[in-house]
Parts: sequence; structure tokens; C-alpha cells
Amino acid sequence: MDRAFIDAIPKAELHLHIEGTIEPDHAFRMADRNGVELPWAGARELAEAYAFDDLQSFLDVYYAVTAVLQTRDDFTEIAESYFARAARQGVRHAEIFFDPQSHTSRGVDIAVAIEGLWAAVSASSERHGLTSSLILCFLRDRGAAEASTILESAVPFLDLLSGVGLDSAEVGHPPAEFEGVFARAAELGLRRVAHAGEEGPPEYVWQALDALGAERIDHGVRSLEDPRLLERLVREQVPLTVCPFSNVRLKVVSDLVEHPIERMLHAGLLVSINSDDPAYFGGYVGDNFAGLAQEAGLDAGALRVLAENSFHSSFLDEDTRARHL
Ligand code: ES4
Ligand code: ZN
Repeated sequence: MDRAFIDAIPKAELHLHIEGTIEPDHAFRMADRNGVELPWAGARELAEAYAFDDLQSFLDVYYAVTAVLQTRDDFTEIAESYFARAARQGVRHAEIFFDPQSHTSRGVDIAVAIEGLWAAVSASSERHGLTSSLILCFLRDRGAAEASTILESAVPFLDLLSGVGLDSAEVGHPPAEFEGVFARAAELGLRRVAHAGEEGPPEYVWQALDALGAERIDHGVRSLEDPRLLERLVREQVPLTVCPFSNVRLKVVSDLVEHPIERMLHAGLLVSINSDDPAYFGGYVGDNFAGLAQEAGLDAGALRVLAENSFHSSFLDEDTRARHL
């Protein structure tokens, strides 16, 4: 299938960690100017470290690289780079995750992260022809008390945030632990999403829905193991933001041919394609579409449905959504 055709399909990207868009050469440029020492000799060595066994082995590298982010401009710059690449691959709307705890734990204030990202988000329409918003994610492996603290510290920036999410190491950190934090987020008027069913069991997807009130499930591929859950997700048309390249690189699935995306689509799930951490997993959202077409044989009709689903899964209002379709 023609790559220009794939990139021309309008897309919304709903599962994208902005810290996962730092390309190796950019990481070293920022490290050099900020006087940060990275545990790799250079961009080539860093890129060579991108061979992962599972989610944790990836997260170790991902958190180490965030050390290069020090100033507001650093955050603005990574978001700008992402928007430029995403726009070239057909992204017209992006709801972007960021992990404030990965910055505050290094002594970088949450204001630096939010204000830096906001400078790019607020200009994305004018500069890149795409709308965007910010979703603050809690690191589930650091527990609910720390999540509460970070949420309260974000209250002064409430107008700059569209929602909250839950990410990082999944197994052993069930969503239900964050029930109180998500209830507080809802009270603050924030939308709610959660990673579940990536490495964790279907039970975590149930908990994300019932304990957290998650309006979208990030990944959710393991939902296929539970017929009752599958039936519910189809009936309620709960959006699942699926990330094929990520699933292959983190060994959630063996390769793109084995990826269940087509089965999920045929089961009637509201699934979309997203890039997760594109600098680490082999490409941006258009690259994921192209990979599925080339290796898993998805046809133009399937790609169009997946792209339309991304708008139906977004937090855009009905009228704006309709204008994209
Ligand atoms: C992540 Cl692939 C993935 N899963 C969970 N948490 C994450 N944070 C960044 N990428
Ligand atoms: Zn993710």
C-alpha cells in the first residue's frame, strides 16, 4: 500500500507518552547543553540499548533518558518535535501523556513540565495543524499516596489538563489501589484513562472500568482472554488504544503477523492504533499503520476504520469529531 495514502488518512493519537518521543540524538543534544551525564557513550550506544525483554527493561531506559529534560524549553522542544513528525503522518489531534513524577523525583518542578509542554500544545494548531491536550499520568509502581500528592500539586494547572492516566510497571500494581485518586480527579473535572491489560490480566481491565471509572483503556489487548470482559467492552464501546509496535518490542505479542488487532476489530471492539513510545519502538503512528498493512495484511478499509475509531475514542466534542471524519 502506498505510504502517502496511509499518511494522508486523518488520525487522532490517544496513546503517546511525550517522554517516549525523545530520539537518541536529541537526548544527547539536551544532555550536553544541560550538563547531564547519560549512562551511554553516545546516541548510537543508546539506540543499541533499545532491545527489550519486557515492559520493565524498557522503563529502566525510558526513565534514565528523562534525566536530560531540565528546562521549560526542553519540554517545549520535545513536544514540538513530536507534533512535527506526527503531523507528517496524518495526526490531526493528539492527547498526550506525561509522567510528572519522573521529573519531580529528579528535582524538576511540575510547573516546568506542564508550562513547557503547554507552550507547544497551545501553539500546535497554528504551527502543525493539529489540536492537542495533556493527560497527567500517575506512575502506578510508586503507589496511591504519591499519586495523590502529584495530583494536588497539579491543581493550579487544572485548566491546562484534560485528564489523568495510569501507567508504568503494571503487574503487581492493580488499578483498584488508585480508586481514591481517580475519584478526586473526577471531582476536579478531569477525564480518566488507564493502562490495563498490557502485561497485566483481564482483572485489571475490570478494575480500571469499575474502580477508576476509566473512559478509555490503554492497550487492553489481554481483554481477549476473558469472554465476559470482551462482551462488556463491545456492548459499552469502551475505546481501547492499541500500540502494535510497542506490543512487539515489549514481547506482549511475538510479531505483527500474530498481533490481535484484526481479531479485535472483527469482534466489534472500538480499537485504535497508537505509537506509545515512538522513539523506542520503531516508529510513529503512520509507521504503525504501514507495518500492519505490510506485515499483517490489513487493507485500506481496515486502516480507515481504525483511523475513524481514533476520533470516536477521543475527548473531542461531537461537532469537532464530525469535522474530522
Ligand atoms: C509505557 Cl509501553 C508503556 N506501558 C506502561 N507505562 C509506560 N510508560 C511509558 N511507556
Ligand atoms: Zn503506554
